[in-house]
Amino acid sequence: MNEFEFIVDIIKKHQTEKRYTHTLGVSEEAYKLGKIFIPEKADKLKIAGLLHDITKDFSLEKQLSLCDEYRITLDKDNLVPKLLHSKTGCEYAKRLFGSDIVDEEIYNAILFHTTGRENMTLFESLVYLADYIEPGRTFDDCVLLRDYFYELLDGAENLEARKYILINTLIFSFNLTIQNLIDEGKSIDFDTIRARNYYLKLKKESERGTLNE
Ligand code: DGI
Ligand code: FE
Ligand code: FE
Repeated sequence: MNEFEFIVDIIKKHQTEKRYTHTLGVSEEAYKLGKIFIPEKADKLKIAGLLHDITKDFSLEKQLSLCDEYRITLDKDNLVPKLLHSKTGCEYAKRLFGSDIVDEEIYNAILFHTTGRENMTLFESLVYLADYIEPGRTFDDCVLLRDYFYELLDGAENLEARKYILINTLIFSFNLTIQNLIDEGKSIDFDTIRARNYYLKLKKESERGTLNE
């Protein structure tokens, strides 16, 4: 049994069938994105994809007790249950698989896979995007984002062009998420807002860079 199969076996025991199918989808998508942007890390992205939702099916009670155990500080007055699994997931995975497998790169990819953050590593951003656009996601916004990304990518000639498309896709994803949260009357995590602002600035800078040449 190789490392991948070993992790698959354990993940399968943690998740419902639906969540497990999504997990395999994210893993494959992250690998595919890895081949496009950072081929030397494609296999590692596959593992990050497997691990990203490891605690997602835990009850709220279990999430909260893990937060307590891991000394994760929470704003009790502004608790967002759906955001807990990324905070508990990275710690849980690190304890279960050790820091050889869950190194800093994978740890942060799990921690920020739901909200994104400013100045993500390329690795983190690919796990974040894979979670949004894996083929099993059929929500309108996911389809929209997937089509947007792959249609633009089709015309990209080099890594720089691909990275510019990635920046635009990340901005689009934050816009969709934020718009949805507003429509549903939900609170917006500061990391999501900071991420959007950061990538908007980065987009402007890279456009200036292109024009100056
Ligand atoms: O775990 P997944 O379902 O695969 O996907 P995810 O980790 O991206 O979680 C998505 C959920 O999290 C979705 O219901 C929207 C919610 N979410 C994402 N960002 C925010 C958020 N909820 C709030 N309240 N605030 C956010 O900034
Ligand atoms: Fe998630
Ligand atoms: Fe997910």
